[in-house]
Amino acid sequence: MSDFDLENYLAERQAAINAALDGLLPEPAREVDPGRLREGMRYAVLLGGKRMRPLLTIACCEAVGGEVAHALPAGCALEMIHAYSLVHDDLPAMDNDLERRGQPTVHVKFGVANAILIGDALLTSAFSVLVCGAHGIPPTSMADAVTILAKHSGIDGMVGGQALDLEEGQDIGEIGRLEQVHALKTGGLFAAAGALGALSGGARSEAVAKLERYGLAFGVAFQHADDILDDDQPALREAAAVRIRELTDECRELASGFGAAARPLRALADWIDERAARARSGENLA
Ligand code: GRG
Repeated sequence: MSDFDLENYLAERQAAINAALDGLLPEPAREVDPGRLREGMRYAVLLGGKRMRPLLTIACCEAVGGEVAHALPAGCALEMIHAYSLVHDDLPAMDNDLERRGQPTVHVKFGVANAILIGDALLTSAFSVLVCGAHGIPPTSMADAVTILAKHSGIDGMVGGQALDLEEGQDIGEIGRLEQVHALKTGGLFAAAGALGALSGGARSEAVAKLERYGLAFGVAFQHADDILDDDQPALREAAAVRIRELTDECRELASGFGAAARPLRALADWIDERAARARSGENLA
């Protein structure tokens, strides 16, 4: 086990992410707010959340020699897309959830039609946040960055994974098929975090591809651990535990190519293992 202080590392960066999101989201008090969309966007993003996707964006940026500020535009764009996906996932036509993060879901508080628009507005704003950040991804890499973000959040990523999940239902009896869903639905945004973090730090294509792969493996392991925690897919619990270890080993191996600057990436892989082990022992980590 490393002596790296992950808790402190994450807390410092979460504070930077929350401040950046607060500044990037529209301020309803200063503008007219038809449909309370601006208020709803703030509600959907600012009321809690671990900020895992921007944290990974920052850790990948730092692994290639970049700074926290370089990764904030891409990280905040990813958090806004993550928040939109949760708003839409909670809708009556999808999971019909009434609470998220201990608060009423967006459609409960703002109405279903407004919740759809709040999600749409977060998705579209995310792209301008990515492109307009003064300290973010260099202009020469921006077309690649937009393509990566669109791919992993759209039909070949999170949206495609959600469709596959809806089609497969709860009866996926095989770990490989379950992992196809996880790779798209959850892994997509984490893969984008890896690649965009690397681009934010000025990395070349080989490092971008490695950190995209790190993000994908991390995201799938994160989702397997979440399944164990929530007791989803109980029949696949042991197979998922085996896969978590294989995926986190791959993460550590990929991170080792980036030397000391990738200590947070190694510690994050260890954190997934610990989270899975504690979930398997029945500890409530929610
Ligand atoms: C509706 C287009 C569309 C996509 C929905 C993200 C998603 C896809 C559905 C949410 C349900 C779910 C269990 C998704 C898997 C991804 C996941 C683990 C989401 C929760 O992410 P955390 O743990 O949440 O990072 P916080 O609250 O910490 O931000």
